[in-house]
Amino acid sequence: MVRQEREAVQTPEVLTWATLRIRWPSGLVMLVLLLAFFAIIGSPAKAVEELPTYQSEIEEDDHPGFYLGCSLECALTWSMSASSSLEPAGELTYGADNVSDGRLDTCWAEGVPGNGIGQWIQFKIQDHPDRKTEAPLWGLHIINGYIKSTQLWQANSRVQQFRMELNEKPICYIDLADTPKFQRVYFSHVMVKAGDRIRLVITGVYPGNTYDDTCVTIIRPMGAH
Ligand SMILES: [Ca+2]
Repeated sequence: MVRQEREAVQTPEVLTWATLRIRWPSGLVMLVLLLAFFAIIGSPAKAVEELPTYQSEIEEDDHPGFYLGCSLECALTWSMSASSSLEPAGELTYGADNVSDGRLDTCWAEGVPGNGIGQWIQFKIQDHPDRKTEAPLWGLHIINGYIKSTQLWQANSRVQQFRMELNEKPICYIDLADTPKFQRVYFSHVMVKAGDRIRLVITGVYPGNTYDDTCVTIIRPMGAH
């Protein structure tokens, strides 16, 4: 009996997937849990990375007509706000309204210490009885920095990148050029309606040579047609 038992123990075992599952059930459970963990943890990061990035085009011909013409305003109106704005200096103001006043000597400047990474400017779409209720937004026309003078443009910071959000949901990144010239950026259209919030979050800057205030002179949402 003793001899038989010893022989039985010494018989080589054939390893198969079936025997492995029986012998290592906890290992398989761990593997499944790990895969689930990375699927859950990894997916939000992956989603952010996969946001499309759009590059602006620089308009070399500095014709004043480029600042006029149709925009999303043909269909909708909006009000402006920002996460912060530089305090007024005498008659000079730096509020969010300045990007949509059509003037080339006013700007929005963020108002926090440093270059304002994470600060945002926002268009909130308004109800308007004479306008459409919903319209496509497919672009932005932008004048980057404070272009009131060459000295002011160089002294203050400019936006290198915005993250565009619709109702706090990230839509895309917008890369801007470091130029006082007029820039256009076009992207896959999103439908917007009254109550919607189009937010541009500063995610990158070109530092100014004197001040750490990031400025934008004009932002015009393009769309409607
Ligand atoms: Ca600042």
